[in-house]
Parts: sequence; C-alpha cells; structure tokens
Amino acid sequence: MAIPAQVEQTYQPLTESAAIELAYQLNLFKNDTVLESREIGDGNLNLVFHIVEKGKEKGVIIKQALPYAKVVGESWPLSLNRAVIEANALKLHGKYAPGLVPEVYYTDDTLAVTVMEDLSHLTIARTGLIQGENYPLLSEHVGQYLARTLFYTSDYALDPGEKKELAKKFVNPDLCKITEDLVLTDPFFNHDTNDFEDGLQEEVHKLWGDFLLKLEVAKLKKTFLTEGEALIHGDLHTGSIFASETETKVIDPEFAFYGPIGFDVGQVFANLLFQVITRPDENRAPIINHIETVWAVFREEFSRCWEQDGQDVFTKTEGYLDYVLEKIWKDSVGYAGCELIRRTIGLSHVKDLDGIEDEKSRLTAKKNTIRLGRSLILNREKISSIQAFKQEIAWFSQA
Ligand code: SR1
Ligand code: MG
Repeated sequence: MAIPAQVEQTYQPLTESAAIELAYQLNLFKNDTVLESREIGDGNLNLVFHIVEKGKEKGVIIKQALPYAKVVGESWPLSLNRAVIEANALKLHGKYAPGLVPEVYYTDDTLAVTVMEDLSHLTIARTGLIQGENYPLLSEHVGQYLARTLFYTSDYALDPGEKKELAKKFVNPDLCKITEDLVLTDPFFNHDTNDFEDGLQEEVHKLWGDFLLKLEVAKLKKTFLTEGEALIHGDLHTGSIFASETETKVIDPEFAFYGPIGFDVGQVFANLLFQVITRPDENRAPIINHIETVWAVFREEFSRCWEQDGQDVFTKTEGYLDYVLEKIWKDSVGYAGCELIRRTIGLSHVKDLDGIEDEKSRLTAKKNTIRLGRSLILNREKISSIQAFKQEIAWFSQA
C-alpha cells in the first residue's frame, strides 16, 4: 500500500461517508474508484469502518477511538490516546511476532484513527469456536505470539533504560482502570457495574462473602498494578483474535501497557475455558488441547528466546528462568479465574455463555464458570502443572 497523504483535521467521530472521504484524502484509493463503507465495530469502545472498492472483497479498515466507552455511553469518558497506544503496540508486537498481527498503514493522532490491514477473510475466533470450528493452528500461533511479544519487550531482553522509555510511551491509565475495576474489583463486591441473572443470586452472594477469595484477588490486582514486566496486550480474549484454518491475527491491543505477563496468558486460558465448559463433552478435546498447546508453545519459545537473546546477566543463572516461568504460570491461572468470573457476572459478558438459549443449561454453565474461576484463584499455588490444571477443569466442566 502506498504511503497515504497527511490530512489536517480536528477530532470528530466519523460517519460511513466521512470514512470514505478520509480514504480519498489519504490517497488510499484512486479518486475515480467507487468506494463502499460499512461500520462493523461490534466491540465496546470504537468505530470500525470497512472500506472497499465496489465489487471487490479486500479493502482497508479505518478504526477510530471514541472519547467515551461506547458500551456505557458518554458518562464514561476515555482518552483518545489509546488509538496511539494501539497503533504503536501493533507495530512493536508485529516486529517480534511477524504475521501474527495486522499491518498498520497509517495513523492520525488527532483524529484517533488507525488505518490497517483488512482481515475480513478471517473470522473472529470467539464466533467461529461457538459455531464449532477448531482452528488447528490457533494455539501454536497464540503461544508464539505470547512468547515473542512478551519476552522481547521485557527486561529479560531489553536494556533497562530502553525498556523504561517504552514503558513511558505505553502508560495507559484509562484503559488500565477499566481492567482494574471491571476484572479485578467490581465482580467481587456488590457493585452497580455487575450484571447477572436472578438464578445466580445465591452463587454470587457466596462469592461476595468469601474473604479468602478477596484476599487472593487483592494479590492479583496488586501484581497487575505494580509489575511492569512486559508490554502486554491487556485484553487478549477470543474476540481479539481473528482466525482461519491456516492464519491467526491478534488485534485490538488498545489496553496495552507494561504489566504482568501472566495477565495475557490467563485471559487466553479463560476465554478458551468458556468453550470447554459450554461445548458438548465430545467436542471439548480440541479446546483442552489448545490450552495445553498455548502453554507448551509459550514455555518452549519463551525459553528459546531467553537462551538466545537474554540480556540481563542473571538470565544465565541456573534456576532463574524456571522461577520466572513458575511465576507466570501461577499468575496466569489466577487471572484466568478472575476473567471467568468477570465475564459471567460483571460488565461485558461473552456470547459463549449468554448465547445458550436454554435457561437451565445456561445457569449450569455460568455456575461452573464461577466455581472454576473461584477455584483457580484460590488454588493457583497448588495447581502447579498443566496436568493439575486439566484435572481442575474436568472437575468443574461436568454438566
Ligand atoms: C467498558 S469496556 C468493557 C470491556 O470491553 C473490552 O473489550 C474489555 O474487555 C473491557 O473490559
Ligand atoms: Mg477490544
């Protein structure tokens, strides 16, 4: 794609026709091309326009941040700087995990716009998985993405000064606050952002009264607030992944900041677990294999990068890599638990659960995600291997 021209504008939300105008102004297409524009954003925060030449399938995506959370409304203001953070994270993560993130063609900080690769030949992984797809390469690709983006942006790989410069660039308070509140606080208290059906009252009240659980969530929140280990994606659920039989692309890193590696891994685990819990018995194995493979590939590739490119002198010290991996594992198990609970009773649910039409089956599945979530948070020190994790999953995924 040719480098687009610059445009001088003040911020205003785009419409479908304004997005076409912008595409012309940026010289993304020739002036005589007939363009079509469709707003396809189904997330909680942004406008997303698919711009194509009439009659063609592949075009470009123009994504624009809104100055508030679309899912709540203008009463929840959000910084437009997240568009800059997202574009920079895509570029940096793309450098370390080539082929696994969309290409960025153009950014405009004032308009909070990112023009990027059109991935409409792929399907959002959550949608495909719910429809019974298995995407055989999904976990291999996601494991590689996690290992490489997280290792190469950490102090294990970078000079500490360079890492701190990067960390400054990715300070992301508004989006971190969403996670601190919606994932790591509100679901564990009687808070008005929570959203759950009546049939879960008893289960939820038990959770709110569980002081041991609250203590463990407090520890995980502290880690999220204070451990700037690597440039994490920050919102790595299956709605942030495009997939096909052969390709995987991780999108939407607007929550990126320097945080704990286990947060990204844990969100991947949890969002695959929704499928384990909601699929019929006979279709669960491919998803359990995905969870196992994500961890195996992450562990192997992270270790390989560590041996090859570890810059800190202690990366040569026996036992240090094992210590780091063990900490990442325990954090991942704990954050998976928080995400399971949050997507069940907090703000912003998942279709895997809410899409179950039969009320009894839906409530059973939701009770299982709450119970599994609680157990993962409380027992993460004891769940020390993928085998133990699989046993835990089996226990809570019975109908
Ligand atoms: C107010 S935003 C709600 C959720 O949408 C995003 O995808 C994140 O998961 C966030 O927590
Ligand atoms: Mg998102």
